[in-house]
Amino acid sequence: MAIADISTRPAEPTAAPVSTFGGLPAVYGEGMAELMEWVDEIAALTTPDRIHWIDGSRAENDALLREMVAEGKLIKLNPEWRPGSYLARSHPSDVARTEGRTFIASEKEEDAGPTNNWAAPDAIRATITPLFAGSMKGRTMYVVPFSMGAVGGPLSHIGVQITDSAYAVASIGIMTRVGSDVLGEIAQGAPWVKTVHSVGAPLAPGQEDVAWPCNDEKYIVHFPDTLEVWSYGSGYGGNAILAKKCFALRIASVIGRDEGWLAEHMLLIRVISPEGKAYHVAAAFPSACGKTNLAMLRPTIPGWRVETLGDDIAWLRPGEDGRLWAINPEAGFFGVAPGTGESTNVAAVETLWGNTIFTNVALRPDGDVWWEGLTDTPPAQLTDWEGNPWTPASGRPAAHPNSRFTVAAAQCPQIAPDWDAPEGVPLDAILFGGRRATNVPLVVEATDWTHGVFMGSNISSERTAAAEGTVGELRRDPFAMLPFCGYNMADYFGHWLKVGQKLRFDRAPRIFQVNWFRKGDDGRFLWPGFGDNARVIDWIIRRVEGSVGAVESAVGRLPRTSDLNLEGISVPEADLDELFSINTESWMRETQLTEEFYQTFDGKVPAALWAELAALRYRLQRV
Ligand code: OXD
Ligand code: MN
Repeated sequence: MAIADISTRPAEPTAAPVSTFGGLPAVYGEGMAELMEWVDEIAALTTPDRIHWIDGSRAENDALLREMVAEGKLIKLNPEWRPGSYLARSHPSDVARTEGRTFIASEKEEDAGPTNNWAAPDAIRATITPLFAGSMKGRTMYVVPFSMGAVGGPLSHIGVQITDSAYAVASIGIMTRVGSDVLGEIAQGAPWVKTVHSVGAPLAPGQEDVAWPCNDEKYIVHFPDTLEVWSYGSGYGGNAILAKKCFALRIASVIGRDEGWLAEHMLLIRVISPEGKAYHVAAAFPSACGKTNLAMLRPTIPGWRVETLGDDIAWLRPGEDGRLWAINPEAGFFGVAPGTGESTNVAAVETLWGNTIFTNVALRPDGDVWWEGLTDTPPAQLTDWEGNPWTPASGRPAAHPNSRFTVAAAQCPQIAPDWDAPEGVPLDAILFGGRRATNVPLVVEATDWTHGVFMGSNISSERTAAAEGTVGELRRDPFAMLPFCGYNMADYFGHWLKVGQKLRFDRAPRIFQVNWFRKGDDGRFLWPGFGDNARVIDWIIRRVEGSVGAVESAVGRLPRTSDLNLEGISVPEADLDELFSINTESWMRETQLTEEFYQTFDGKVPAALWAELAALRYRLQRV
């Protein structure tokens, strides 16, 4: 096979120790030989015109971005408003993660469980290999070595993504730590995960490329037994940045199961009290339920501060001190743009001052970007996410509801100074949330770890635009991990229980359920949300400190409303009552849904969780 340009490929291995040359390690041990062999194998299958080993340098990134602008794949934004920033417009059919085309190809079907699409590994390899055959023809194949977590850190893990999408390369460069020091780790024998991505749009000689190449046929396939990911046909977000959902959640959850830790769909923050004490909180919310907003919270109550550590993924590991330690394995934010504005998340707006790749937002005539919610009043004229003229009278959103920004975490004005400390931070509280118009109180504390795991297993939420499907429909999303758990969720519940047993009872994080989205009968939100969610965090921290009491209820411990700091806002008494009201009948219906859900796991749900369900019913009936 002819590879036209292999000039960026590292030199062949020799016996000497690792050193670097031109940004790449020039000399390699065993690990590097395995990597080169794999790259050759994938190149032989996908037949790219060129291979480019990514070294993670600024010069390389600049060149890639320039090339994409020249090819019409990115629009350079006006540097006066948005320096170093670009807009990508995807194909209208490629706008979200495609959960229906996402597969867990474990050897045994029961290891994928009923919440995943299972495929037999041999059968799905036989299906996708022909799709990858020649799929990179006419294109450049990029080899992107990346680290999740600080390079070489005790909780970090390495992967390599092969991709034919320069957009994916630029995004991975923001979302992870990319480059030659990662190759150095591989050279020295560090384990690494293989991820292969092709947009599935080979180019015939002389054929002109399109702005967003992709294929109608899509496969996002995970092989948990061999720690591989193969993604075909999509260039969008989680389908293409394989380090994120595919590796850091689906594959990492399997590694965590085997090694005794947890890969979670959680934001991570440090909350600093008026007394200057720091607490660490991780929170799991389904996609597009305000996770980034909470990650960048600006408390409305005086004296409190929040430092951001992560907005989407946290890896949690029991420490020798009996505490649960957490890192954010990512290095950037891939956030939902609509709804991010001055009044809802000013820190995010400030983060996006420059050096940002926007996807599927609207373009202003002055070369800046806009999306619904950025400002209260839309500009008079825009180009919408599909490239068509738009005015407020157009009657359709200017930005796609799942349009995104990709930006380095370090740009966040309230990023914790030690956000990428390799050892992470010890957790004081874990929150589970969802978007629930009814039933679920504003905040409720679990009585113990097992009750907290029961709460996590019962998270449900109204569907949002982050994945394909009908927006608004209620879907069960245990631990906000439904689309992201790489193995049987019943085993995952059991794993959570086991991790709890490794923690010291008095040092384990406390678990809470929160719901910012409860509505009154008139359809109005009962709680102001956003910066005022700090009032809930304030109660949570005071519970952790042991300085405030709680009211026992059938569903867990509730605040006394007099203990909530409501200074400066007026939430009517009736709304407060409604925010914490427990309707026995509808909760009994919830328990029925839980029973039906648990039953889908063919007897695998841990007995301790069935016992929690029975105990909840018992308490509800006694009310
Ligand atoms: C995300 C998601 O992109 O959860 O973070 O969909
Ligand atoms: Mn997410």
